[in-house]
Amino acid sequence: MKCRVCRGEAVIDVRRHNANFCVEHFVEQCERQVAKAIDAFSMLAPGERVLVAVSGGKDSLALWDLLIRLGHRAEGLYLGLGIGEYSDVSGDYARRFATERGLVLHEVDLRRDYGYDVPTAAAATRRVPCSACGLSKRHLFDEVARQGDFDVVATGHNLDDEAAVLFGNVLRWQTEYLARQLPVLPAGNGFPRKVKPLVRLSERETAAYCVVTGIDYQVDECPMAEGNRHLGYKDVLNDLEARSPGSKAAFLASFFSRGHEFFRDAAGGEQETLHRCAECGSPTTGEVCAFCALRARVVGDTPVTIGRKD
Ligand code: Q46
Ligand code: ZN
Ligand code: ZN
Repeated sequence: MKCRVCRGEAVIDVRRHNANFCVEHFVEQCERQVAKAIDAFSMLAPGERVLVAVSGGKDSLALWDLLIRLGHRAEGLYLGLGIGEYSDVSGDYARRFATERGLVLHEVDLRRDYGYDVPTAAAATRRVPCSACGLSKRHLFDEVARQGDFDVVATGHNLDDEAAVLFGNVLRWQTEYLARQLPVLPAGNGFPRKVKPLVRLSERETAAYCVVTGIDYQVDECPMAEGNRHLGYKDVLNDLEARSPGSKAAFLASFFSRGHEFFRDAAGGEQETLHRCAECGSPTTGEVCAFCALRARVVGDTPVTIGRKD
């Protein structure tokens, strides 16, 4: 297997590009894909301060590393979700990554700082854990970005993640969601811009990027992910990809270039009047925001613990 660029020994094949790469040129290829995504969707302007949502997994650490390589001013935010050993280990990876590279990592711990954690919130709300977890993450990324004067929040959603979400939205023709499914969400109403610079890299590529650049990451998946429909969609798309390499990327890329415009007007939610949450001051349509409403339900409940897997 020879590298497409230098004809040296290749370490990875990227079937959808019909190409193999050596370490050096694979890293270059990843940089190029991220730079292209940033450019195509005007995600970041030079000099802007970026807050990277860091989970300790391969995608978010690869994203942080790539943004730094590309010369962006990126600091990390790690949220302690209280998901047992998984969270403890994830936090260690995030901290080690930052320390070794002299980067700034901000930390918020749900239990320490807000009096609850994801397993306890899931029990209190009787919904899938990802629901309370996602709500908490969105709120706290916004909050920390606002307080720290960041211009933009970057998340490590990759090509597989976004294709799976798109598949789910198409399956039910959720036109409102399709209208908002771009890898950049502009700032507005007191919320910072949100960007997903890894949309042109697959899960396999971000994992390979970490391996070849020596990034240690949390390999285990979140133990509370069961019930997350997107995992099933990923399996379906992976089957399709195995039969027809490139179809996953084509599905997503052609939605962005040709499909999305037909849903633009379905965004709905005509600029409702926002005011400040009575509890935390963040923009909301209700008396209190969804995050504070969640806290009101769960703070004080007996903590639910997640056992060790073995
Ligand atoms: S951490 Fe939270 Fe994810 Fe775990 S509970 Fe669901 S949303 S799966 S990225
Ligand atoms: Zn090469
Ligand atoms: Zn609030």
